[in-house]
Amino acid sequence: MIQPRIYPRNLKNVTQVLPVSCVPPVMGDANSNDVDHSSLEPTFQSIVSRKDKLFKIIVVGNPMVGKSSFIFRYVHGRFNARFKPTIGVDFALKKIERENNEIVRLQIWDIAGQERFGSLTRVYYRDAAACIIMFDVSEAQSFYDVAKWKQDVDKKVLLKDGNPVPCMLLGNKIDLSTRCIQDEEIKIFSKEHSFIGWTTMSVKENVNVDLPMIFLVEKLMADINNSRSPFPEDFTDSDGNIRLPEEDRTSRLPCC
Ligand SMILES: Nc1nc2c(ncn2[C@@H]2O[C@H](COP(=O)(O)OP(=O)(O)O)[C@@H](O)[C@H]2O)c(=O)[nH]1
Ligand SMILES: [Mg+2]
Repeated sequence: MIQPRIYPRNLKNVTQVLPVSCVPPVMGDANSNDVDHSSLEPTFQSIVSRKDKLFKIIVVGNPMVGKSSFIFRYVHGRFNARFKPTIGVDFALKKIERENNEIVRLQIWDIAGQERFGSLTRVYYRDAAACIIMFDVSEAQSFYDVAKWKQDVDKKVLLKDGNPVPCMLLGNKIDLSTRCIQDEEIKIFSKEHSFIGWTTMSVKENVNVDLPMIFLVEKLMADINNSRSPFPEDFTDSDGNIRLPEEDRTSRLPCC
């Protein structure tokens, strides 16, 4: 007998990894969206309010840089050292409650590194509101390949207004002593390739996992509100390194 899906009554701070069948394949209103209820399953529909904002975020980068670990850590707060390689694409959903009771939902697409630059990525990228490109600071090739990932994304998806999808650059595994890509190199690269911001991190040690996501959500919300505030400068040093504005440091971390 098929069991009905049961969701918790108290939906505050719910984060869910939904099975593929629960995730709307593509959101009706592309990029920065109000939720298109017509395309959602009833179970999902019932937990999404009309005022919610829903963003599709794609995470790309070479295999083994830590994409799945990052998403799992961000959504579940845990590190899982034994991930099976992602096949094709996985989805996770993160619900964020902002200060004024505004709900932001992130639909995070974990795109397998093996898919790189292939024809399938065009389908996966469709309607993305933002992109995260991840590399491993101890594996030089994964950093050199970031340029190809960026090119691939820029070539295959644009925002509704015709602008490139905002991309954030994350250098993972700074806990390793074999680090070979330094901040200076990342800073120059990030600027040359028009990333909206960059940071280094350790998913394993939980360093800088929430910070870039707070930055990204603020950036997306500022964009849809047509905010004239000097964003992302508020959230980055002059070299593009992501940080929180001073007054927000204590109040915002950890995220949700
Ligand atoms: N040392 C270290 N290992 C990590 C970190 N993040 C992920 N890993 C490991 O890197 C490997 C690949 O991670 P995974 O998330 O599957 O990478 P993906 O192929 O990019 O999705 C796994 O063995 C993870 O445990 C990190 O911050 N530090
Ligand atoms: Mg993976």
